[in-house]
This record gives sequence, C-alpha cells and structure tokens, in this order.
Amino acid sequence: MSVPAKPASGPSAGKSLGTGRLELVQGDITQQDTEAIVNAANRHLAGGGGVDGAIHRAGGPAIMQELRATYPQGCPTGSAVVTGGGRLKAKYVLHAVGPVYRGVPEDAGLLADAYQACLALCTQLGIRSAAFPSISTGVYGYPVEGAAPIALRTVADYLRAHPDLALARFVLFDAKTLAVYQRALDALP
Ligand code: AR6
Repeated sequence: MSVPAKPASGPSAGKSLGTGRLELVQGDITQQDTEAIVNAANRHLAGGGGVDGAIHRAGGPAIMQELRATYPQGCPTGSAVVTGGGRLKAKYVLHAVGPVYRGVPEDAGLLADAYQACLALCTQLGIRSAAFPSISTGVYGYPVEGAAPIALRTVADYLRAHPDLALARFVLFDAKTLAVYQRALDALP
C-alpha cells in the first residue's frame, strides 16, 4: 500500500510516532494526495465557506449529492461522516463537525471528539493516510493557540496506538497558523 511522501505544497515539518508520521504543511487541503481529506463541516452538512466551500468546489457536486442522500439528518457536533472524494485526488472526504467556540470547558472535548471520529473512520475504512485542516479555528472562532495542542495530541495519541494509520498531515492555510501548530508540535510530549 502506498503512502504519499510529499506534501502538495509549502514547507513541511514532522514527527515520527510509533510506526506512523505526523506532518505539518502550509497549503490547500483540496490539493492533498492522501487517501482521505477531512472537511471542517457544519451540523447540517450543508456546505459553507472556508475549507467546506473549497472542498465542495474542488470535488464537484457528487459530494453534496452523497451527503444529502446518505445523511439527511446531518451530523452532530463532535462526530464525522464519510463520502467519496468526487473529483478530488483523495478517495474519501471525512466531514467532521467541530464546536462553535463558546469559551466553555466543553469546547475542548468536542474538538478532540471531532478529530477522534475521523481517526476511527480511518481505521474502519482501512485508510492509511489522511490530511486534516485546523477544525473550528476559522468561521467557528476557536483560538488557534487553544485548538492546536488538542488537535495534535489527539492525532499523535492515535498514531502511537494504531500502526494501521501511517500518515496524518495537518494542512494549515496560512503561515501564522502553521507557526502556532509548529510550536504546539515541539511542545508535544
Ligand atoms: N485548506 C486548508 N485550510 C483552509 C482552507 C483550505 N482550502 N480554507 C480555509 N482553511 P473554517 P471552521 C483554514 O472556517 O472554523 C464553514 O462555513 C482556515 O483558515 O473552514 O471549523 C462550514 O460550513 C482555518 O484556519 O472551519 C461551517 O459552517 C481553518 O481552515 C464552518 O465554516 C478552519 O476554518 C466551520 O468552521
């Protein structure tokens, strides 16, 4: 089974965890050649701006058709559902719903749950490489400084425990977000 070695764009950094690898790159998640890419979706799975808009534009209408047909009830916050990748290079899109940031203790758990739900889908579907955006830190207002350690810890713990997942790549849109993730990765135990 092949695991893509090169990010689609931007500088990259990484860390080996167990038999797997966690990478940070700056770039556009729609261009990734990982088996799955993760969408930062909303509970209605209705499309929107940010990552969600970019994925539906790049992947074409098949993704929304599948969402409407398969998940008419939407997806609760902290969960994720899967569709095919349409015209994307990725075979799958994992649509994860992060929390709208409220500044309450529940925010952190719901954010971790959204990543965890994607990771569980990877194992279920035999996905060996996945690209993640910084869920909830755009339209949903979660401060990146708070979100990055939660995102990285959740994914790093999973990689250590699950050799079936070979590569988790965070694709950060801008240099500032990448720098925050880089500091959080350096601080990871
Ligand atoms: N590739 C990688 N990262 C991106 C891209 C891209 N193409 N575009 C934006 N980002 P957001 P959320 C970054 O708002 O906060 C939608 O309307 C962005 O700079 O996409 O979870 C949905 O429908 C930010 O750092 O997701 C929901 O209603 C990060 O991705 C809502 O937004 C996440 O920003 C979800 O909001």
